Amino acid sequence: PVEIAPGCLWWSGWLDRPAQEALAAELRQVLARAPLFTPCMPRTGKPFSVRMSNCGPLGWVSDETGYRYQPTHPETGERWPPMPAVLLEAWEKLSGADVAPEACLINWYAPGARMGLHQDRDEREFGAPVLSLSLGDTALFRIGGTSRRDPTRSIRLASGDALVLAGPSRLAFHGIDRIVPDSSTLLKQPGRINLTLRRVNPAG
Ligand code: MD5
Ligand code: FE
Repeated sequence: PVEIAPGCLWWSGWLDRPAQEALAAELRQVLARAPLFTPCMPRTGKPFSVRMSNCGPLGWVSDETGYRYQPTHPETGERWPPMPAVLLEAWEKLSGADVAPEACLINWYAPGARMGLHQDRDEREFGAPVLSLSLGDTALFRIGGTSRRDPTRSIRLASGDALVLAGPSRLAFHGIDRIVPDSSTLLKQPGRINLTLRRVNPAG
Protein backbone atom coordinates (compact mmCIF):
# COMPACT_ATOMS: atom_id res chain seq x y z
CA PRO A 1 0.00 0.00 0.00
CA VAL A 2 0.93 3.67 -0.38
CA GLU A 3 0.61 6.08 2.57
CA ILE A 4 -1.06 9.14 1.02
CA ALA A 5 -1.43 11.04 4.31
CA PRO A 6 -0.26 10.17 7.84
CA GLY A 7 -2.13 6.97 8.73
CA CYS A 8 -3.99 6.76 5.40
CA LEU A 9 -3.07 3.64 3.42
CA TRP A 10 -4.16 3.28 -0.20
CA TRP A 11 -4.48 -0.31 -1.48
CA SER A 12 -4.87 0.22 -5.21
CA GLY A 13 -6.63 -2.72 -6.91
CA TRP A 14 -7.30 -4.53 -3.64
CA LEU A 15 -10.36 -6.32 -5.08
CA ASP A 16 -9.87 -8.07 -8.43
CA ARG A 17 -12.61 -7.93 -11.05
CA PRO A 18 -14.41 -11.13 -9.98
CA ALA A 19 -14.41 -9.95 -6.35
CA GLN A 20 -15.78 -6.57 -7.43
CA GLU A 21 -18.56 -8.31 -9.38
CA ALA A 22 -19.41 -10.51 -6.40
CA LEU A 23 -19.54 -7.51 -4.07
CA ALA A 24 -21.68 -5.51 -6.52
CA ALA A 25 -24.14 -8.44 -6.67
CA GLU A 26 -24.32 -8.58 -2.85
CA LEU A 27 -24.95 -4.84 -2.74
CA ARG A 28 -27.83 -5.10 -5.19
CA GLN A 29 -29.48 -7.47 -2.72
CA VAL A 30 -28.78 -5.12 0.20
CA LEU A 31 -30.22 -2.16 -1.73
CA ALA A 32 -33.34 -4.15 -2.63
CA ARG A 33 -34.07 -4.40 1.12
CA ALA A 34 -32.71 -0.99 2.15
CA PRO A 35 -33.29 1.38 -0.79
CA LEU A 36 -31.09 4.39 -1.43
CA PHE A 37 -32.46 7.54 0.23
CA THR A 38 -31.52 11.18 -0.32
CA PRO A 39 -30.07 12.66 2.86
CA CYS A 40 -30.59 16.37 3.65
CA MET A 41 -28.37 18.91 5.37
CA PRO A 42 -29.22 19.67 8.98
CA ARG A 43 -31.08 22.99 9.49
CA THR A 44 -31.24 23.95 5.79
CA GLY A 45 -32.79 20.71 4.50
CA LYS A 46 -30.71 21.05 1.32
CA PRO A 47 -30.49 17.61 -0.33
CA PHE A 48 -27.12 15.87 -0.77
CA SER A 49 -26.13 15.01 -4.35
CA VAL A 50 -24.98 11.62 -3.02
CA ARG A 51 -27.68 9.03 -2.26
CA MET A 52 -27.14 6.63 0.63
CA SER A 53 -28.09 3.43 2.36
CA ASN A 54 -26.42 1.25 5.01
CA CYS A 55 -25.89 -2.30 6.15
CA GLY A 56 -24.81 -3.66 9.52
CA PRO A 57 -26.24 -3.00 13.00
CA LEU A 58 -26.09 0.80 12.65
CA GLY A 59 -26.47 3.20 9.73
CA TRP A 60 -25.56 6.85 9.23
CA VAL A 61 -28.43 9.18 8.35
CA SER A 62 -28.81 12.93 7.94
CA ASP A 63 -31.96 15.02 7.93
CA GLU A 64 -33.13 18.49 8.99
CA THR A 65 -32.63 17.53 12.66
CA GLY A 66 -29.00 16.44 12.34
CA TYR A 67 -26.51 13.67 11.59
CA ARG A 68 -26.74 10.44 13.57
CA TYR A 69 -26.35 6.64 13.57
CA GLN A 70 -29.53 4.61 13.96
CA PRO A 71 -30.52 0.91 13.64
CA THR A 72 -33.33 1.48 11.12
CA HIS A 73 -33.85 2.88 7.61
CA PRO A 74 -35.27 6.44 7.74
CA GLU A 75 -37.99 5.70 5.15
CA THR A 76 -38.92 2.02 5.56
CA GLY A 77 -38.40 1.90 9.34
CA GLU A 78 -36.84 -1.58 8.90
CA ARG A 79 -33.54 -2.65 10.42
CA TRP A 80 -30.52 -2.35 8.09
CA PRO A 81 -29.62 -5.65 6.35
CA PRO A 82 -26.57 -7.51 7.68
CA MET A 83 -23.15 -6.75 6.26
CA PRO A 84 -22.21 -9.24 3.53
CA ALA A 85 -19.48 -11.67 4.66
CA VAL A 86 -17.04 -10.30 2.06
CA LEU A 87 -17.16 -6.91 3.82
CA LEU A 88 -16.49 -8.44 7.22
CA GLU A 89 -13.55 -10.33 5.72
CA ALA A 90 -12.16 -7.15 4.15
CA TRP A 91 -12.41 -5.41 7.55
CA GLU A 92 -10.59 -8.30 9.26
CA LYS A 93 -7.80 -8.29 6.70
CA LEU A 94 -7.25 -4.54 6.32
CA SER A 95 -8.41 -2.66 9.42
CA GLY A 96 -6.15 -4.14 12.05
CA ALA A 97 -9.07 -3.78 14.48
CA ASP A 98 -9.92 -6.69 16.76
CA VAL A 99 -13.64 -5.85 16.91
CA ALA A 100 -16.29 -6.11 14.20
CA PRO A 101 -17.48 -3.03 12.31
CA GLU A 102 -20.88 -1.67 13.40
CA ALA A 103 -21.81 0.39 10.36
CA CYS A 104 -21.31 0.24 6.62
CA LEU A 105 -22.44 3.38 4.82
CA ILE A 106 -23.23 2.88 1.13
CA ASN A 107 -22.75 6.07 -0.91
CA TRP A 108 -24.11 6.22 -4.47
CA TYR A 109 -22.54 8.89 -6.70
CA ALA A 110 -24.40 9.43 -9.94
CA PRO A 111 -22.32 11.33 -12.53
CA GLY A 112 -22.05 14.91 -11.25
CA ALA A 113 -22.49 14.02 -7.57
CA ARG A 114 -19.83 15.25 -5.17
CA MET A 115 -19.05 15.45 -1.47
CA GLY A 116 -17.58 18.64 -0.02
CA LEU A 117 -14.56 18.70 2.25
CA HIS A 118 -15.60 17.49 5.72
CA GLN A 119 -14.50 15.58 8.80
CA ASP A 120 -16.23 12.40 10.00
CA ARG A 121 -17.03 13.13 13.64
CA ASP A 122 -20.41 11.53 14.28
CA GLU A 123 -18.94 8.41 15.88
CA ARG A 124 -18.27 7.96 19.59
CA GLU A 125 -15.12 5.98 18.75
CA PHE A 126 -12.27 7.71 16.87
CA GLY A 127 -9.57 5.17 17.80
CA ALA A 128 -10.72 2.50 15.34
CA PRO A 129 -9.83 2.86 11.67
CA VAL A 130 -12.32 3.48 8.87
CA LEU A 131 -12.20 1.22 5.81
CA SER A 132 -13.36 2.59 2.44
CA LEU A 133 -13.98 0.44 -0.66
CA SER A 134 -14.73 1.85 -4.12
CA LEU A 135 -16.71 0.25 -6.96
CA GLY A 136 -17.57 1.56 -10.42
CA ASP A 137 -16.45 4.86 -11.88
CA THR A 138 -13.24 6.48 -10.63
CA ALA A 139 -13.49 9.32 -8.10
CA LEU A 140 -11.20 12.26 -7.54
CA PHE A 141 -10.65 11.99 -3.76
CA ARG A 142 -9.08 14.84 -1.78
CA ILE A 143 -7.56 14.52 1.70
CA GLY A 144 -5.97 17.21 3.89
CA GLY A 145 -5.07 17.42 7.54
CA THR A 146 -7.02 17.85 10.73
CA SER A 147 -7.41 21.60 10.11
CA ARG A 148 -9.57 22.78 7.20
CA ARG A 149 -6.73 25.10 6.13
CA ASP A 150 -4.14 22.30 5.84
CA PRO A 151 -2.84 21.55 2.33
CA THR A 152 -4.63 18.76 0.50
CA ARG A 153 -3.58 15.96 -1.80
CA SER A 154 -5.74 14.30 -4.45
CA ILE A 155 -5.78 10.73 -5.70
CA ARG A 156 -8.00 8.88 -8.14
CA LEU A 157 -9.89 6.10 -6.36
CA ALA A 158 -10.70 3.39 -8.91
CA SER A 159 -13.00 0.39 -8.76
CA GLY A 160 -11.57 -2.19 -6.37
CA ASP A 161 -9.40 0.26 -4.42
CA ALA A 162 -9.36 0.19 -0.62
CA LEU A 163 -8.39 3.00 1.75
CA VAL A 164 -7.66 2.47 5.43
CA LEU A 165 -7.91 5.62 7.56
CA ALA A 166 -6.16 5.23 10.87
CA GLY A 167 -4.29 7.50 13.27
CA PRO A 168 -4.27 11.21 12.30
CA SER A 169 -6.07 10.57 9.00
CA ARG A 170 -9.13 9.35 10.88
CA LEU A 171 -10.00 12.99 11.59
CA ALA A 172 -8.58 14.45 8.37
CA PHE A 173 -10.69 16.68 6.15
CA HIS A 174 -11.63 14.84 2.97
CA GLY A 175 -14.10 14.90 0.11
CA ILE A 176 -14.97 13.75 -3.40
CA ASP A 177 -14.44 16.48 -6.03
CA ARG A 178 -15.87 14.62 -8.99
CA ILE A 179 -16.63 11.31 -10.64
CA VAL A 180 -14.74 10.51 -13.85
CA PRO A 181 -17.34 9.60 -16.52
CA ASP A 182 -17.10 6.24 -18.33
CA SER A 183 -14.11 5.11 -16.27
CA SER A 184 -15.45 1.65 -15.33
CA THR A 185 -17.62 -1.07 -16.84
CA LEU A 186 -18.41 -2.76 -13.51
CA LEU A 187 -21.85 -1.34 -12.76
CA LYS A 188 -24.98 -1.53 -14.91
CA GLN A 189 -25.37 2.23 -14.73
CA PRO A 190 -22.86 5.10 -14.79
CA GLY A 191 -21.70 6.16 -11.33
CA ARG A 192 -19.79 5.07 -8.28
CA ILE A 193 -20.42 3.18 -5.05
CA ASN A 194 -18.32 3.85 -1.97
CA LEU A 195 -18.57 1.73 1.16
CA THR A 196 -17.25 2.95 4.52
CA LEU A 197 -16.99 0.45 7.35
CA ARG A 198 -16.71 1.82 10.87
CA ARG A 199 -16.91 1.37 14.57
CA VAL A 200 -19.44 3.79 16.01
CA ASN A 201 -19.23 2.94 19.72
CA PRO A 202 -16.20 2.05 21.83
CA ALA A 203 -15.68 -1.72 22.07
CA GLY A 204 -16.69 -3.60 25.22
C1 MD5 B 1 -16.46 8.48 -0.39
N1 MD5 B 1 -16.97 9.05 1.85
O1 MD5 B 1 -15.65 8.11 -1.22
C2 MD5 B 1 -15.95 9.17 0.85
C3 MD5 B 1 -14.63 8.63 1.21
C4 MD5 B 1 -18.13 9.72 3.85
C5 MD5 B 1 -17.03 9.89 2.87
O2 MD5 B 1 -16.23 10.75 3.06
O3 MD5 B 1 -18.06 10.35 4.91
O4 MD5 B 1 -19.06 8.95 3.57
S1 MD5 B 1 -14.53 7.85 2.85
C6 MD5 B 1 -12.89 8.15 3.26
C7 MD5 B 1 -12.44 8.86 4.50
C8 MD5 B 1 -11.38 9.71 4.30
C9 MD5 B 1 -10.78 10.36 5.37
C10 MD5 B 1 -11.23 10.14 6.66
C11 MD5 B 1 -12.27 9.29 6.83
C12 MD5 B 1 -12.90 8.65 5.78
N2 MD5 B 1 -12.67 9.07 8.11
O5 MD5 B 1 -12.02 9.53 9.04
O6 MD5 B 1 -13.67 8.40 8.32
O7 MD5 B 1 -17.68 8.35 -0.50
FE1 FE C 1 -16.30 11.31 5.15
